[in-house]
Amino acid sequence: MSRLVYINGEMVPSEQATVSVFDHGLLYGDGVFEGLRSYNGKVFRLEQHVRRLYESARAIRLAIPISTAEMCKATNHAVAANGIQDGYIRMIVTRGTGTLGLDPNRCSDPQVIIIADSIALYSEELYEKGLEIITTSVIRNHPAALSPRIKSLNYLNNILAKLEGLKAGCVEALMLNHKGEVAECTGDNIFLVRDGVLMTPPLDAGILGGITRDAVVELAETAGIEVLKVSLTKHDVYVADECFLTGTAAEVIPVVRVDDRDIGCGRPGPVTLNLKDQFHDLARS
Ligand code: PXG
Repeated sequence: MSRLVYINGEMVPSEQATVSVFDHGLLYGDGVFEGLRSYNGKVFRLEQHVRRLYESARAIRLAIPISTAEMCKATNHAVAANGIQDGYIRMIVTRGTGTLGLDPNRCSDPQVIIIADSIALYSEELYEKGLEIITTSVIRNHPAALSPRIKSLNYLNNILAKLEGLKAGCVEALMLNHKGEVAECTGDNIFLVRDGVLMTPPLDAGILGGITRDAVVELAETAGIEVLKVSLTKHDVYVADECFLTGTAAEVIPVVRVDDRDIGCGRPGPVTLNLKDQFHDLARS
């Protein structure tokens, strides 16, 4: 289905929403993006996503040519113009057209793109039975090389991990950081439950600061569940009572097997199911 795409201040049919082959977003993955969702036509945590987009841009010294308020307005407009109720929104800002050379200073026209589309969801069965995942051999980017907190257009680190997961029959894969600690999955953050306490790696484990992760931490704390942002090892995963992932696309999804080992009793646990339902309601409220 043809969509109306926002590009540099205009809404145009998707076939006309094009960028140059000299755009450094294409040539070098030089740019940033966000993935958001709308529920009943309303974008979930729009301001937080926009803040993270501008932070990612700032981290790579890319000046986004419109204000955060304009970005929010354009996003809402793209959702409405396409008649989208429950959908997926992608914001993209590229470095712009340059030359066949790395120098970003030779790029002058950052491209601002917003795509609002339908969303492909995991099956209901996966939410009920829980996911099986593996730990991938692909180590998450070293934060001093390319910070995982930057949602950049270069997602090869995650894609290589995803390929390994898919090869093993898993739709998600757990990535460790350069120290061997648990970091995150290819497009989701990870949580463990042990003795009623919720645990998730801290930002300095080298992870994306997930917006769903923040929302789940808030929900848990409101419900009186203790939340620890602590460094975790594979051992902690294997001996956890429960495990689940959080992400814009997945929301909250249980994990019941990691590297061929049952987590807890091998079924989604009560804390996971409670937070899954609570997040489901929050997103749709
Ligand atoms: N870690 C990584 C590496 C991600 O890319 C998350 C964690 C979860 O963050 P949020 O803010 O979404 O809770 C992400 C987000 C997709 C897709 O198309 C991927 C994400 C978000 C939306 C869509 O696969 N990843």
